[in-house]
Amino acid sequence: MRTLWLHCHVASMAQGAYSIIEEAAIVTRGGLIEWIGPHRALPMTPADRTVDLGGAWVTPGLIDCHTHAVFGGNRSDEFEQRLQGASYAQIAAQGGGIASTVRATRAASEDELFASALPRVQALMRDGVTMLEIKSGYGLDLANERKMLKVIRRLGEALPLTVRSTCLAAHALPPEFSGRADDYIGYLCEQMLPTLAEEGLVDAVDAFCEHLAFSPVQVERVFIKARELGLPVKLHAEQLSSQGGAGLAARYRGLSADHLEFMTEQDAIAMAAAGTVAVLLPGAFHCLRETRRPPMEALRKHGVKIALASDLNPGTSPVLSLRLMLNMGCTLFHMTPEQALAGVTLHAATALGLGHSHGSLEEGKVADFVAWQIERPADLAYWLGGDLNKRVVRRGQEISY
Ligand code: DI6
Ligand code: FE
Repeated sequence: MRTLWLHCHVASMAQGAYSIIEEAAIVTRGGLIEWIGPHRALPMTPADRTVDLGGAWVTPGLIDCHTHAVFGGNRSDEFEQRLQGASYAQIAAQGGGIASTVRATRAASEDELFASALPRVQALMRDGVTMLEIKSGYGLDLANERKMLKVIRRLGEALPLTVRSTCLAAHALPPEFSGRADDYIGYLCEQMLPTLAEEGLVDAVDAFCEHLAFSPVQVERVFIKARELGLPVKLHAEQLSSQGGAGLAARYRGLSADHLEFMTEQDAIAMAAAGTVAVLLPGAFHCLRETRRPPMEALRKHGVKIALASDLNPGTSPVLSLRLMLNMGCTLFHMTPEQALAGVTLHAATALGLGHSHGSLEEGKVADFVAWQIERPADLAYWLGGDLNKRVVRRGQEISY
């Protein structure tokens, strides 16, 4: 079926810039973009269906390339404690933090986890998200990591959106391995990861490289195993301190290194050379009241691609809006609205290893797009919250959400 989409302007995000086509037309066929360009240059192809987009601005579907959307419980109690002066590290040291979500996630059934994640993912979809990544990492043993990863797969089957799963078993040390981090990494590498990969539940492997989580030496063991299994890697790096994680991710040709407040210029040089995307997470920065920004000048100077994501998680970033991250990318990290939009489209796709097929509107790419009733593309970063008037198309089909 060939569909002709008319009466629109396009910010195609080709090459990570607006790449505007005014008075545009789009032809989709079999879920792909067959043709896109100015309406006056439209080839005379017979269409099965014509859709009038009413003067909308069309952008690629938004991509949230870093979330922890599946979890048990919530941690608004810790939010209150932090507002009274407790730090994230102090709460973690008292058995709260990630450990408390691990307890709640282990206690929840697969169906309960699915039911609680569903409205969170739907909230992101209402913002124009057509693809997202979700990490495990609150199970921390084979059965519970498997349970989370199955829920992640089920969300992708139940909803009209593309879901990529990342195994983050190296997120925190589970209580049963207390004081034995190296043993846990051994269990993860020898049992958990090979089994979960074999079961087809894992698209990529992530770890938390931080003084309150795992060291670069431990993370490297996980990366070596991932490489052996043919899985791409990414890393939570340099969020709270400088650990050399970003450079490590680059050495393993990581898809991305994420957070990065404490990264160095040397890391930027290594990431640019490896094509490792910098995924910035202004929601966590804001919620933790961080003051040290990622080194934007170094990232730009060395040409590192910059993505933005929600980091949706119950501890540091209870963020249900990717558009809000566009605004925060501009206000907190000094990005332009154009750079921010590239960060949730083409560069986010690249951070998921899918830059060749998603993230920009070009011939041959997947027809995931949003037609927004807005004045200009900067409106997407300008409005905070709210539900902008839009139509969402995935694989050439309009979806309801
Ligand atoms: N960095 C984060 O932002 C989340 N995990 C991580 O490694 C926080 C997870 C949590 O606090 O539950
Ligand atoms: Fe995270």
